[in-house]
Formats: sequence, C-alpha cells, structure tokens
Amino acid sequence: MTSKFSALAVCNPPILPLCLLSCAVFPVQAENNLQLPTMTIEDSALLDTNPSRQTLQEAVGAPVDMGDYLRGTAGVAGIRMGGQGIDPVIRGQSQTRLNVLLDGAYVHGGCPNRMDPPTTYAPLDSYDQVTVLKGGHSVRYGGGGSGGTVLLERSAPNFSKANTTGKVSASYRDNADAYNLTAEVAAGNEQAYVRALGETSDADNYSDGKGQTVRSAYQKHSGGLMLGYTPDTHTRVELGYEAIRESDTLYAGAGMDAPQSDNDLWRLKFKRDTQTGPFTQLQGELYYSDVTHLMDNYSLRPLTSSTAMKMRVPSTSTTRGGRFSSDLRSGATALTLGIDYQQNQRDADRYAGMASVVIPSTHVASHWPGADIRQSGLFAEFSQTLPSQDLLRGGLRYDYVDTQATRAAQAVSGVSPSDLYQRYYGQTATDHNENNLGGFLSYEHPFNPQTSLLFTLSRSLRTADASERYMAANNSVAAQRWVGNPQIDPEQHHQAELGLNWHDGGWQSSTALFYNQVSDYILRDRARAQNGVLLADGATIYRNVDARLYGLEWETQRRWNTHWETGLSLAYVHAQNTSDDIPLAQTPPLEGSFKLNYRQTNWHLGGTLRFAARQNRVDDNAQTGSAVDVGPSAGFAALDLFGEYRINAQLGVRLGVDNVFDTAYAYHVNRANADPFNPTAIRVNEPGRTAWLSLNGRF
Ligand SMILES: [Cu+2]
Repeated sequence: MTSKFSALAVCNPPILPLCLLSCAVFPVQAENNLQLPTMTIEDSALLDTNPSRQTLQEAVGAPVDMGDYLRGTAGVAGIRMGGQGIDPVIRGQSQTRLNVLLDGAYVHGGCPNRMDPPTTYAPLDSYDQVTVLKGGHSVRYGGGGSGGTVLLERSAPNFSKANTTGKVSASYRDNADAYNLTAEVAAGNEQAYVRALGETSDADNYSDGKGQTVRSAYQKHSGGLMLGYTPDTHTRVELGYEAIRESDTLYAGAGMDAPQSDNDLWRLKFKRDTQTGPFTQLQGELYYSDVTHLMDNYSLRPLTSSTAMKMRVPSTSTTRGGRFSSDLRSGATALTLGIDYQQNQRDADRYAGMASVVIPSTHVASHWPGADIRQSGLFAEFSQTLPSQDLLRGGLRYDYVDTQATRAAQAVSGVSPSDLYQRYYGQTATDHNENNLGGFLSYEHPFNPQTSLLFTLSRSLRTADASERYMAANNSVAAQRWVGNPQIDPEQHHQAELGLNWHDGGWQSSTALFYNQVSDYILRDRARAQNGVLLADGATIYRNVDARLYGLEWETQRRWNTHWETGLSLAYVHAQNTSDDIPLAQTPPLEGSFKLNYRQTNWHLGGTLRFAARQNRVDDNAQTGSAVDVGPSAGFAALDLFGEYRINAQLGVRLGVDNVFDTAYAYHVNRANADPFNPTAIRVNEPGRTAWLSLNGRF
C-alpha cells in the first residue's frame, strides 16, 4: 500500500482498510476538534495528508443536525422540511440511493413522508468521525448506495492519559431561541470501558430572511451507553444501546407535524485486527433499530377549517442486520471477503375522524401494509499495488432481495393494498425476489508526487424501498392517492468517474467528473397510463424509466501563509429522465462556497459565502411529469461569519453569525409531499440571520 492517498492518520481502525484501499482521500480535520466529528470526503478531493484545516463546522456555521453538517461539503445538498431532519442528497441522489450507516447500523426512518431520515437518529456530537464516499467506490457497505455512502463512526475511548475522559458542550442559537447541551463520559482501563453520552435540544420556530416565522420547532433528547471489552490491543467487543426521543416536531414542509419520533438502537460489534489464521483482520457487527413515529394534523397545529377531518398516521420501522468481514493480505495484494444481511419491516396506517372527536379512529388507509424487505449480500473487494506504484482496486457484490407485504390483502374501507396495486399496475403483492450483481473497478495513477489520476467504473443495483414498493395510501380523490409498485425492477446504475488531485506548496486542488447511466430508474410519477400503468387519474405512482446523470465537483484551497487561507468549491449535477426527456426532480443547481480564514495560535476568524445558481431544470408539472419539484428556484448568496477562541487545552468558545445579511433564500431541493392533506411540494426557507454561541469543554 504505497498509494500516497493512503496514509491517513484520521482514519480510525474500522475504516483503515478502506482508506488503505481507497484513493483520493481528503481528510478535512477540525482545527479544534472539540466538538464536531472529523470529516473525510473520499473520491472527491484532495490527496494531501495534511490539508488546510477546513471543516464543515466552518462551512455551515452551527449545524443543527447531521444532515445539515453533511450539506456543507461540495456535491452534498440537503432537503429541509422543518427545523431539523435535513435529508442529504449526494450528486443528485437521495433516500436509499445513499447508504447511511450509523456506526455500522442501518436505521430506516419511521415516517412514510420522510420526516425522519436516518441522519435524524445520529446525534452530531456523539460521532467521532464522518466519512463521505461519493459514487460507487466500494461494495462492502451494502447493496445500492449509487449516490454514495455516509459512514458515521465512533472510536474506542483513549485512556492513554487518564482513566476517565469526557466532553461537554452548551450552545445557543438566537433565531430559534434554541439550546443544545451535550455530555459524554468514558471510564475504563486496558481491559474494558464504559462510555455514556447524552444530548438535549430544544428549539422554537425560526424566522426566515423576510422575518416570517417558519414552522420548525422541535425537542430532542438522546442518550447512549456502550460497554467495551478489550482483552488485548488488537481486539474489541462492544455492546451499545442508544435511545433517541423526539417530540413536538413542527414541519413547515408538510401537512402534518410529528408529536413523536423515537428510536431504540442496539449494536454488538467485534473487531480483531491482528493475524488470526490466514486473516489480518476479522470484523463483525449486529444491530437492531426500532423506530416509532406518529404524525397528525391536529395536535400541534389548528385544523385548516371546522369541517376538516382530523388525521393521524402512527407508524413503525424495524431494521435488523449484520455484517461479517475478513481481510487477507499477501505482499502488495489485499483482499476483503464478507457477508451482510439487512431486514426492514415497516407498518403505517392512517386514521381519520370528525373535527369533534378527540382521537380519530377510523382506519382509512394502510401506508405501509407490513412492508418487509430482506437483503442478503456477499461481497469481495481487492486492492493491488503494481510495481509502477499504480493502484488497482475492485469489488464484486451479490445481493439476494426478498420482499413481501404481510397485510396486503387486508381491506381498509373495502379496498386492500393488493386491490390498489392491481388497479394501477395489474400486479399483486405476491412475494418478490431479486438477484442483484454489482461491482466496481478503479485505477489510480500517480503522475508525480503532486499529481494523481483516478478512474473508476461501477455498477450498483438498488432495490425499491417500502414506499416505492408497497405504499397504499388510498384516498377518495385520485390525485391524492399514493400507490407503490410491488413488482418494480431494481435500479441499475452504471457509472464512470474521473478524479484528478493535485497539490503543490500551499495549493491543493481536486476535481471529480462523473457520468451515470441508469436503467430502470425508480421514478416517482403521476398516473397517466404510461407503459405499465393502467390508470390515468393523476395518482402518485412509481415506474421504471431510464435516466442519465452527470456532473462535477471541484475544490481548491490555498494556504497563503501561516495565517491566511482561502478555499473555493463548486458542484454541479445534470439529471435527465431520458425515457420522457424531462429533467429528474430534486436536482441541485450549480452550488458552491468561498471561504476565507485567518488563524492565530489560539484563535481564528473566518467567513463562508455559500451560493447557488438559479435552477430552471425542473419536473414541476403534474400533467406531464411528477410535480415533485415546486418549480424553478432563484439563485442566492448567503454569508456566514464565525470566530473561535481556545481558552486552554480543555476549554474553547466558538461564536458566529449565520446569514449575516438576513437573506431570504431556500435551497432548490424541496420537500416532495404525497400526504393526502398537502400533496403539493413545498420549498422551506432557510433561517434568517442567526447569531450563535458554543462553549466546549474536554477532560
Ligand atoms: Cu411523519
């Protein structure tokens, strides 16, 4: 492993093999890593192992959650529905086109309307490292993931200095009158450890740049306990439990709010990273995630009229799975072999009642009628350093997918989910199987110590999720129906990517160009009697089309001297539904940022100008497309300023003003609703001027 991309001190043990195997790794490490996790952006950017110290913390000021944090990087956008729960979009792809792993665990949210994307259940301060892999450069984290993989990871506590360590933080944002408190403590020795963490947040509604109140309040509490056993320096066994409790969450971007979103998450992890038989490393993980979600249109907001119906949708999502992998190494060749399994079971039902009832109890639709999706995978990844110092990597992955809807035959108001599938697609919810084969091949060539080229080809298959396959939200108004397609084919992404990395003196630059040809793209659309769709009543349906996405990310940084540094990044994606020759919805426009930092030994000042161009390429017409987009969006520029002062090695203070000029703006990507109270898409404005303060301590 002599790739000069590879020597990454920031990689903690669980992803060390990945870093060794991977190319074009850009560790962006926090200058003051008191709070936010270390961010590593792979296959997008700079190769230098000691890049200028820029973090997403600086890029987005005071991120409210993991999704907000992620969208500070080039090529990552985020969809806003309310005050938190920002849903990430990488290279124009979102939802299950991204593999998001919470310290090894898949957590599929409980909301059929995606109020709680997986990142909602990842308290930002509780993770030590965030790695973003854009595109298809690995097969070891599950099937799909065509847009990318986000690895949120926790390291083992370090007791080299003391047997008790910890950190605390308190922060405040004036705009939403929001506070956030976190605490973490770990105690242990060479044999074993215990780590406890907790976080509590409370936010009111914020005001946008026009001074208008945006429904965005939330309350969130989380706690976790991890027990670790480390019989020697190479072996770690950890049992962890984590609870997240979200309540009274308001959503400007939906016709409902969420009184409750809870997640209970268990993990059992094993890792041994020394020669064991033929293996240089053995790793195993088991996880169990249980989400309970409730949304309604009456308990946290007034009914729209006295004749309006009360509605509530309780739902659950259980995800269980695991992964076992082993590494072998011989000379310049490394091989990883593994198996994984993931099962997601989801139930959601809608109940309605007159405005006069206390709790609506008439069962009117099954949104997820016992949706059950199982994926069993087998994968192999290799890397080979050639005598020329070129690096060849590749991987193959097979997934067996098995799906069913256990309550598909259960009639609700005389219509079962299977009746709906039959009406719209001529298909029933009989068990569905897939045999999906994916893989990648990548080649890295260093021209000289400063410049390197990376070329990757990949194929990834993504099976439909519970909504795409089994949604059965019936409604008397056809245009407000939302019906999944139980026999829909998996998406096939065939991607090519070219990366160029260069560094010299104080300069660092990286460019990634990607092209993605998609067969059987799972398109959310409106029923117009298209091929495979039997009705033309405007209901929200899913069908396979062909699509093409291409784009680029470009980042460059310059450290002028010990004090000053600047950075510029740009990202663009072009996405087209080639079957219908219209743009794919939810495609970010040209976006970027310009950063300026001034550093002294124990303090630092900086500014970030975030900007986006106008987006005219939209799918906003329900007569000819899906109307998932609100419409074209205006471009914007918003300035964030911040400062940081380290009082001593233990204490630091950060403060800043986001959106200094109180600009009224929204990102292009918007909420695409299909709930029966508000089936139109909504673009939620970002917060107006927000002053924030954060105190951080470490012991
Ligand atoms: Cu919901």
